Amino acid sequence: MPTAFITGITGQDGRHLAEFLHGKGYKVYGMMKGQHNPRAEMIREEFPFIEIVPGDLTDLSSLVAALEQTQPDEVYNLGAISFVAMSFNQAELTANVTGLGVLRMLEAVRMVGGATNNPIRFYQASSSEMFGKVREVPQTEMTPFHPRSPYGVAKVFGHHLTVNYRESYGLFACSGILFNHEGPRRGLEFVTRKITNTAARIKLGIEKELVLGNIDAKRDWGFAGDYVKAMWLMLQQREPDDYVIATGETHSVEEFLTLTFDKVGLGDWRAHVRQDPKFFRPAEVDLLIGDPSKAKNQLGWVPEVSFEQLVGMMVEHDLRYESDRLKR
Ligand code: G4F
Repeated sequence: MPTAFITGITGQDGRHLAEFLHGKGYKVYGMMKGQHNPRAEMIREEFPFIEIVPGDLTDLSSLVAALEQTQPDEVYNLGAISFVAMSFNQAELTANVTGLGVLRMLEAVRMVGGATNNPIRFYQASSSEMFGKVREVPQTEMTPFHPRSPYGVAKVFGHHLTVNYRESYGLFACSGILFNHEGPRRGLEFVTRKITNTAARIKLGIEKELVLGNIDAKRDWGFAGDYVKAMWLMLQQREPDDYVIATGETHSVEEFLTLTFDKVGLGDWRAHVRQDPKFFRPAEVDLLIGDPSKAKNQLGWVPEVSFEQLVGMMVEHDLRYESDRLKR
């Protein structure tokens, strides 16, 4: 039975990936930090097949112990401070977890190694935030980086280090440059889920308005369930490499709003939305659009859920979720 070790198991991608790998017959280990982590119960209930292993991206010895204990075939490093807005206020923590955490994970992989005929394969969750103030449109694996947040800077560090460990030590290490990917499991702090969830609450009379920042920003939004498949595909290739994972389409936050309010049946979003400077960022990423040609040609990966289907799926989920909560 192949084994996978996932950091960031409680996040959107960790949960999708665990489900996907379990479906493929993997034994799945999920790393979780802290003492009596309240999310452990949620994971045990939702995914009883995941074996939780203690460990922290800020503590190398815990990562070495976790890999020694689990002896995985594949390591997926999804753990990070992943909220860009928060990274401006907690820049040092972001550098430590999102940046140095990759260094520690790579060191642990190098030290534990795995069987000589079957060395550990490593996936690093890199991000389109690395492109930041974009140098070309669309962005490819060759586009230079210009990060616009402490989060983006930390991800650039992690990406380069992944490439460096591959080149220096021959590690099977891949960096997936994933553009925004969403779904019903997205945290409520991210703009897409904030919009679909608040719109559902307004529709049900629980909330009065939706307060947002910059609605002109454009993103290449795909479905997280499609994207975790690409992570796995990268680790099944003969040679390790880096890939852009994206839909090749871009939409503004305003377009996301229009479609959501339309689907919820609230009409014009302008009647329900207020903008507040506190949700604007010190530096913004105005436009992201990825070119997934390499992933398509080499991995055979294509996104299956369209932008409209994604919004529909999230709206439907949040209407049901919020009305169920009302009944309790
Ligand atoms: O949903 P967001 O917070 O995602 P962002 O910053 O693009 O980052 C996400 O995608 C990255 C991939 O490129 C990941 F690496 C990262 O971990 C994360 O998953 O914001 C999207 C856009 C931004 O331009 C933001 O300024 O929405 C704008 N926005 C406008 N009002 C808002 C809000 N974002 C949030 N979170 N909340 C608002 O009220």
